[in-house]
Amino acid sequence: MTTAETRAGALPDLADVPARDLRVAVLGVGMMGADHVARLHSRISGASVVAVSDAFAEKAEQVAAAVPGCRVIGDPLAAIGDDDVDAVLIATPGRFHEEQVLACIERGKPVLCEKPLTMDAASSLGIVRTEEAYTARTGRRLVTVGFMRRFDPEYAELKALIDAGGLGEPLVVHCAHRNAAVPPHFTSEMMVNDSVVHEVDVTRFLLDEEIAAVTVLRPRATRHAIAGQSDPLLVLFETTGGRMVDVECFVNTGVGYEVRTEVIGEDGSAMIGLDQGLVRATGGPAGALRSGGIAPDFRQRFGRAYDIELQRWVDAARRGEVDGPGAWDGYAAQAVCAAGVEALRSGRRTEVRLEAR
Ligand code: ISE
Repeated sequence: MTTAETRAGALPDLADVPARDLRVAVLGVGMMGADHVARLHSRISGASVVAVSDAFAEKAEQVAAAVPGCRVIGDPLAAIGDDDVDAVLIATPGRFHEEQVLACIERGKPVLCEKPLTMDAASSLGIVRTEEAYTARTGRRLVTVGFMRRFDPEYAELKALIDAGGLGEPLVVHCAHRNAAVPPHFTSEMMVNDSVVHEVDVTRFLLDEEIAAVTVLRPRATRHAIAGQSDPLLVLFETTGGRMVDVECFVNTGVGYEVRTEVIGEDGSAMIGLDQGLVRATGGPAGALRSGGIAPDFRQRFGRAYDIELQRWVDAARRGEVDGPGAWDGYAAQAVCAAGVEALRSGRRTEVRLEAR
């Protein structure tokens, strides 16, 4: 198939992909992208990293050198358009995502884009609509957004428990999202956009409804906070079904990576993130607790989740499908974060503006 045919929206030539490895280009090989290259190369079956691209040529060369058959393609758009690339993993800085995801859709290539999908809700909605048009022509979807917590075995167990009615109707969710430390440029707005965004997705995933309003409170700040940063933040989500979710986001604890989620239902509660598996409390006798270690950062805590996420992405791409959070989830997260940033600035409860699906 020619590039022109692919551009016109015809199905790209994925017919023989199940018989051979999915040839993946990884765009952006900083910490996360390099981690994904290593993962695809060593732990994921059915995929080969055939190209990497990065603004820092030396870094790209270094990462490519560790993977036999992997080329460096300087221009990320050229990597997306390359005939020997079947699918694309985007781990570049967020401001490049819109152009790169749109180029993947134009070429009919499955794409896994690390969050954020784009830098604002309007451009994320643009991606939703562009993919919808592609789907109307071809019957296929292409975009997966890297909300890895959905693939974490503890979150998956919690979700299954809720869906099976094991807690009765969920009413309230308590979340803690703590980082040991963040770089000096990490502002309070970034705490909402980069950190709390995960709880936005977790809320939508676990409760299966949208977030309707956000309130952000600023408790007394830690003396370790970066100048101008309000750390910790307390964030409250109200869902369309009247449930409430509170998030303590604290990014300079000096301790480690602590991500806890506790769901309180009409018939019991369940908690994950104590580094000891799901802990469930019901009317009956509770099991004894054992203490676990604390992961230093998200690469350890969610290492297994990233492995599962990538394996499922590769398997789905080879079938011509999407299996995981999609463009709509990326857009909804951006819309909630926009309301969150507004709420942070104004100190007021802010309603989320979400288009009809
Ligand atoms: C980072 O971007 C992540 O995605 C991590 O999961 C999160 O814990 C951290 O706060 C963010 O900066």
